[in-house]
Amino acid sequence: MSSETTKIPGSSPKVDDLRLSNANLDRVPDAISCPAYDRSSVTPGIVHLGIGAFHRAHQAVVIDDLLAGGATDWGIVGASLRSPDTRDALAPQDCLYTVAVRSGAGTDHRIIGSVLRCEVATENPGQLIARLTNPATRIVSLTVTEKGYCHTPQTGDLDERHPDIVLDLQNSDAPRSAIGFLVAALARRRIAGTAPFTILSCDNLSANGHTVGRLVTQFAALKSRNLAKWIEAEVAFPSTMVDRIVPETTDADRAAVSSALGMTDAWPIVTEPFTQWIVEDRFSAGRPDFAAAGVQLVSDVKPFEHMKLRLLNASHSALAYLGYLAGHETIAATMTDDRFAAFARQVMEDAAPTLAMPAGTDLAGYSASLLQRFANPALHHRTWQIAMDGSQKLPQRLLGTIEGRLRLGLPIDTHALAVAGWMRYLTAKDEQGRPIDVRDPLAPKLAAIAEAAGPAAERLAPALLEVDSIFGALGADPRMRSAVTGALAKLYEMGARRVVQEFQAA
Ligand code: CS2
Repeated sequence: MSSETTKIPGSSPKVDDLRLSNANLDRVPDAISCPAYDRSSVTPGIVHLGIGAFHRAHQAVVIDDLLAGGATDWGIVGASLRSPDTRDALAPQDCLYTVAVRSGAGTDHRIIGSVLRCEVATENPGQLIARLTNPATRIVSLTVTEKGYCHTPQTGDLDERHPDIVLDLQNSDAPRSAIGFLVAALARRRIAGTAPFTILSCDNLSANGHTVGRLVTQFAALKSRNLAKWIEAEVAFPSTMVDRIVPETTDADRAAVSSALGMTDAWPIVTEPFTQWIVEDRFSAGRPDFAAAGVQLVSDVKPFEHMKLRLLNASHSALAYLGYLAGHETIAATMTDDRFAAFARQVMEDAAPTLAMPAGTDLAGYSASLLQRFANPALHHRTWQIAMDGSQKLPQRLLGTIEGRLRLGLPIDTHALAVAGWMRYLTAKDEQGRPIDVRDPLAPKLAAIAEAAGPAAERLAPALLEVDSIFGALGADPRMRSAVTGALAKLYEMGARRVVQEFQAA
């Protein structure tokens, strides 16, 4: 073994005398697949904003396949908007990392080489703008999470009072938000006569392409009407449906992967076997042959996006809030309780009538496969992780279905219970009185409402339903108010486990 020593805080001590890197790829055990191409000949074509675990488990794997097929001008430069952690972990290993695909049947490891560089936007915003302005950058993709769009989730409009947007409108040389970077670079490309890149949102937002397009255009219009017009006319914002379950990497994962590799990988990714990417085929400056890597190219992604948000993500959030309250640490643990599994199925069944799917779509089969994926015993996907940022997730996951069912004159009890679970969760005390670490951009505001209302459903539910940026007009609908208040009262009275149990019996 080499004597190269790099100690990574929090990583396994067993294999820390050797670090994953280009130079050490030939020491990786044969059973683990490595990039099947010469990394030194790959050039960047994509800049990805928000290089977290999700991107590395999903899009970067697709690009890795395409690079192996010869599309060598589509390498990725990843940028984190704030935190240096990903760069700090990956730069010393030439941005190589392992994807560990886990199921009940075992783990498959694969080393991904498609990320060529990692940068941190705040450290050198000028460098990132220059990269985005470079004509070689033909696609800018994003996974910045729902809150990274600086918008009002209920309306999909730019939140002009968001502190990052306020700053970015004043300073286009050192933006802080993804929207600020995109517009700063597009403005420069327009002046330079360079064709604009495609903006490819890979976040769980309804009509994510349309939404990011609207936000970029609204922001640009606040700077220059001509720039906004040019963006509207020239920039493609395809919507995408992206799906792969990717729990946060733990120290135990780092240790297990590093031991399989025989060398340290400071930030491997753990995920499930399933992966899906459906993309609208509209690109401003070319694209790789995505279909060759199994990506589905369609003309309208909306039905698939709604299907995923209202079946997968909705039941995920419902399981996260109610499962957490019932004392379950992970989704898989929550699913071992048949009543919770049945509740998740009910969330999906209730969403089905609100969807307009292409003929032949097998929603029952899709739902059954989701339940199996949630039950994957090898994934440690914490309920707490999914519970994060509820204020940004509820509209597209749960509220759209509620509105749809109300329009159809159907009952909304299932989804009202999930919303009540979120309300009970954000009181920040669990059913045993222990503190809950609530993470949400609206946390201070929501906590103040919960504090003022006290633990009484008839005060708390209506007060939270008045948060306009989440609920809009739905919050004032008497059917919504009564269903959510009733469900929250039951949660206080009986606890999540019994409510879910009785819900199934009813
Ligand atoms: C999850 C998603 O964290 C969450 O809110 O619901 O990240 C989910 O795992 C992915 O969308 C699956 O594709």
